[in-house]
Amino acid sequence: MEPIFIGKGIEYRKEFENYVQILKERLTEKRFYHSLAVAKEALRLAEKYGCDAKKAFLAGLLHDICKDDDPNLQLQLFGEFGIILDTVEKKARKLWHAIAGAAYIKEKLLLNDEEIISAVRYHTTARKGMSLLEKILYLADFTSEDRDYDGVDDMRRAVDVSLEHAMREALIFTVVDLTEKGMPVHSDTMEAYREIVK
Ligand code: DGI
Ligand code: FE
Ligand code: FE
Repeated sequence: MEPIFIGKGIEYRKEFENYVQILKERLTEKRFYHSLAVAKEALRLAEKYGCDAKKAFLAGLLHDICKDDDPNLQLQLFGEFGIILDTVEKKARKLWHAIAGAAYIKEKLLLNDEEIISAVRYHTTARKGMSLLEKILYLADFTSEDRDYDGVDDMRRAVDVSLEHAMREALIFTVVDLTEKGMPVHSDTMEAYREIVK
């Protein structure tokens, strides 16, 4: 089950076929499909909101590249590249794949694009002062065609109103959801929330 690409989607998929192959080897089928769907949605949002469409597509493709890795492998990568986790990160393993993913595409895939690397780095927590590309990836991860959580239709409407409106909705959704589940909210998420939800 793969998303149907049209127009630039087809071109970019061909251009990035080497990355697509790496993803296919590293990810489960479901996560692979999710990655292609996020790439497609990020491309759509980039064209709508005047961001570099190719960078958005590639950030979408790669954003979860370490998501299916064994936690020990992720820890090994942190050791290898001198990455120190803070208190919340140590406890919240779900945050590791974003930190690991950014290091992996920089250090292992040798992708030399700091904008894409930081979009991957902050795609899970968000942060204050996000770039256009960072916001597009963060939101594409919420609204890609494979998503089916309660409230996804509202998020899809929000993302077509404006990025600011959608960021607000997404951050409220995340902070409420984590709090209800009794999970610690990362300081990057709280700072993004305070900046945007006023
Ligand atoms: O990787 P995906 O599933 O596509 O999506 P994601 O990278 O946005 O990861 C979502 C998960 O990350 C979800 O289970 C909640 C968790 N998460 C996001 N922000 C925080 C968080 N967990 C904690 N503890 N604190 C956060 O601030
Ligand atoms: Fe993720
Ligand atoms: Fe994702």
